[in-house]
Amino acid sequence: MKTQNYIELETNYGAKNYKPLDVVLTRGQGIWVWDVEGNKYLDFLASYSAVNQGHCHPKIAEVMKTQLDRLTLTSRAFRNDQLGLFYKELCELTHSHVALPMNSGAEAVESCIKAVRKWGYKVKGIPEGQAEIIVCANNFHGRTITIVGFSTEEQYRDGYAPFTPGFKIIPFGDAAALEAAITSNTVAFLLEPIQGEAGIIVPPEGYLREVRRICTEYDIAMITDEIQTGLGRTGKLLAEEHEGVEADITLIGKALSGGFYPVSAVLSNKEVLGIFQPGDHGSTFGGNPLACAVARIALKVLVEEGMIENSAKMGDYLMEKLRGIRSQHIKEVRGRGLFIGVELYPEAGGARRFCEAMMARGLLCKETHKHVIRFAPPLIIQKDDIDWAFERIEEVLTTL
Ligand code: IF1
Repeated sequence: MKTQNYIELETNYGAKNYKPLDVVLTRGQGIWVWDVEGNKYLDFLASYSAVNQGHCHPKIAEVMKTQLDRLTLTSRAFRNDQLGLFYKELCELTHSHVALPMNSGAEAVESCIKAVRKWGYKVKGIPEGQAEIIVCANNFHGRTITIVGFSTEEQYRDGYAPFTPGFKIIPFGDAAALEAAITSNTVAFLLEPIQGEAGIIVPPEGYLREVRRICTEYDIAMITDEIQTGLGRTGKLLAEEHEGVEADITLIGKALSGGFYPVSAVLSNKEVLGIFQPGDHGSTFGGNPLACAVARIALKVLVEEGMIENSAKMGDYLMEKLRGIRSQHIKEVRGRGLFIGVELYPEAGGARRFCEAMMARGLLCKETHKHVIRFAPPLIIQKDDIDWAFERIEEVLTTL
C-alpha cells in the first residue's frame, strides 16, 4: 500500500479529531523514522516528548519483550514484583515520598485533583464541596471533561458542557495574581513550569520560586504538570529544578515509558497522596508489571546514558543557532533545553506551511497554535544531527 491508501483508510474509518501531516510512518530508530515509501526523516517532535529516549530504544525494547513473556497484568487486586521496585527507583530519582501509578497524562492530572480536594477537606478542614483549585490561562493538562472545563482554549471546551466546578483561572507567570486569587477554600495551584501547548512559554525568572513561597505561606499544594517538561526535556530531570524548587505534587507521563506504553504517575509528599485509603481511587492498568518494568528501564537509560545533560548541551547549541537566523518571519526564539519554540509573525502566514516545507526536506516537526513551530527532538540527538536539521530549518525560514 502507498501513502494515499493509508490516508484513505484513516479518512474513511477514523474519527476526524486530528489533522496530521501527510506522512505515514512505519519504522523508527533513535532520532530517525521512516515512512511507508521508504523516506527517512529526522523526528524533531519526539511524539510530544514521549520518546525522549529515542524511538524503539533497544534496552527498553529488550526489557519489554522479556516482561511480556513473563507477566503483563495482575490488576491491583494482587501485588506484582515490579511495582515496589518502580516506586522505589522513581521516588529516589525524583526525591518524592510517595508515587501513584496511572496510565495517561490526563489520568495523572485527574488523580491529583481528587487527591488535593480530599486533602483539602480532610486535612485543611475546608467545608465540603467548596474546594478551589487555581490554574493558569492557556494551560494544557489533557482532554477529560474536568480538564477541558478549566481550559481557556475555546475549541477544547466547545460543545462539552456541563463542566466540573471549582477552578479559578489566573494569568501564567504572574505570582501576584496567584496571591490575590487565594481564598480560605483554595487547596492547590496547578501549573506547567513551561507552558507547552500554549507555545513554549517560559515564565519570568523567579516565578516558580515565588509560587513555591506563596503556596507554602498559604498552605496550598503546588502541583507542577511535568508531563511534557519533565524527564530531561528542558535539560534537567524536572523543569522545576531550574529554579531549585520542589513542588508538593509533580505529574509525569509521556517519556516515563520512553514511548513504549502509556505510563504516568503522581509524585507527592506523604501528606497529600497519603490521603487515599484503599478503595478511594484506582485503575485496572495503573501499576501493572509491564508498565512498571518498561518505566524502570526508561528512567534508567535516561539517566545512565546522559540524556538529561545532553538535552541541556544540545538545547543550548540549537537555541544559539536558531537565534542567529536572519529571517523576516521570526518574532522570537524561546525555550529551555531541547524544548524550543520559534514564534513567527502573523504575516508569515502560519507555522504549518513551514512545517510542511521542513517535512519535504526530511525534518518532522509540528506547529503549536497558529504561529509557533515547536522543536523537541529526542534527547539522544548529537551535534551533527542538529547541524543537519539546522541547515533545513534555516533554509525554510529564509527562503519561504
Ligand atoms: C493531544 C498538545 C502537547 C501535556 C501536559 C497533560 C497532558 C499533556 C503538559 C495530557 C498532553 C499532548 C496531548 C496530545 C498532544 C500533546 C500536546 F499539543 F496537545 F498540547 F504535547 F503539547 N499535561 N499533551 O502536554 O497527557 O493524557 O495525552 O497522556 O493530541 O491531545 P495525555
